[in-house]
Amino acid sequence: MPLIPRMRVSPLSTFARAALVVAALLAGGPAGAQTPAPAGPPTPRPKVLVVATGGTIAGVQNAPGTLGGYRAGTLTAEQITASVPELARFAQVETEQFSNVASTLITPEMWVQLARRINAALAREDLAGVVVTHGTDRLEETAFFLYLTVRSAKPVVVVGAQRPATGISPDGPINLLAAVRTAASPQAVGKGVMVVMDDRILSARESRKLYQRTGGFSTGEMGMLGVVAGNGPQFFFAPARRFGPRSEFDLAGVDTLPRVELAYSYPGGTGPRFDPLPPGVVVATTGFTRAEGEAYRDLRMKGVVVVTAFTSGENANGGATMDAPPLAEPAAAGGERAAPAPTGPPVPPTVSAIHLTPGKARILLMVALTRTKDPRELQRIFEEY
Ligand code: DAS
Repeated sequence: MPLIPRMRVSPLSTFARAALVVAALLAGGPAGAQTPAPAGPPTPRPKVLVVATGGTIAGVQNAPGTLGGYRAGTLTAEQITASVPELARFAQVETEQFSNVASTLITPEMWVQLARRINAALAREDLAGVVVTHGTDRLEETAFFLYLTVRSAKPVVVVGAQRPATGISPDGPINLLAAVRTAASPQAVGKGVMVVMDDRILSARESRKLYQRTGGFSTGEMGMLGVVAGNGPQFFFAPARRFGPRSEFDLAGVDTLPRVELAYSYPGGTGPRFDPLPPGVVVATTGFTRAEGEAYRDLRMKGVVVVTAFTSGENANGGATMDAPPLAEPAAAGGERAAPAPTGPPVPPTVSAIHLTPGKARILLMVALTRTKDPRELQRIFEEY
């Protein structure tokens, strides 16, 4: 089934011709009178590897061209790239099928395999960058994991779509084109793993699926790295934290990540109960109730690492450090004061996620626990990444 319907080319209307003239002028040259480019050897197009994992970008409907439901993860990597012939203008595209599933089926074990595969591919001298096609439901998690564990400076771009490939006005093709152009761009080197959708270039550290519609990926108040304009990717900012070649996380010998639970704090909350205890828990909170404070103190005494992340991810006490533990007793951020700590062995401090969403703090803790369980060392990691 051809994905791109053939269109009848009609003679340009006056309006269309005028629009082309304006576009040409904006691009910097008089329409119809361009100076021919100086002859020279053709510049080879950069090689970009598209690794497909599934998602709506590979989704096919039972009734194409409708608003009807679809099966995510149906088209292959080959079919997705073949549906955008324009890709060939900007890159020599290679494809690889990593999986073909809805992203709710992506597991932490798959993150590890994917990072390993991308690290190996980027070691190839002839490869400029990698694009990962992915379902949007879990896109931000996979992208952040890759941000922490892909140790190359070459660009890795994660891309998805909110409308299936066979739907009305699918966003997958234009998103894929923007992603490949970004991965092929020398400007994108050293910017870490990025999410490129809806013409925006977002850092994987900050990107979030805020809405289930086109334009739904955002970095909130943290802003964009750049945009993909008509003439290609344009960067305005670069991430300042640790990632890529400066990352300390080498998962060479790691197949399974430590289990980290997510919990939520709320009025009247009494804290979670785990059996068996996990090595770590991230709690989304703006401040603990007294009972929660006691429950988390108890968990810390039993050796569970407790990380507090501001519920919105926007700000957990700014730059809280271990010298001023964020939600240790007495509770900060407006929380109730916990009961005075009983005398006895010191209670290990909580760790502050500082400025990560609870979901992303969980991923950083999973990765960090492969190296240390020391809360002070973990706090250092949360301050650097
Ligand atoms: N089906 C969902 C997924 O695979 C949604 C999507 O891709 O937008 O994540």
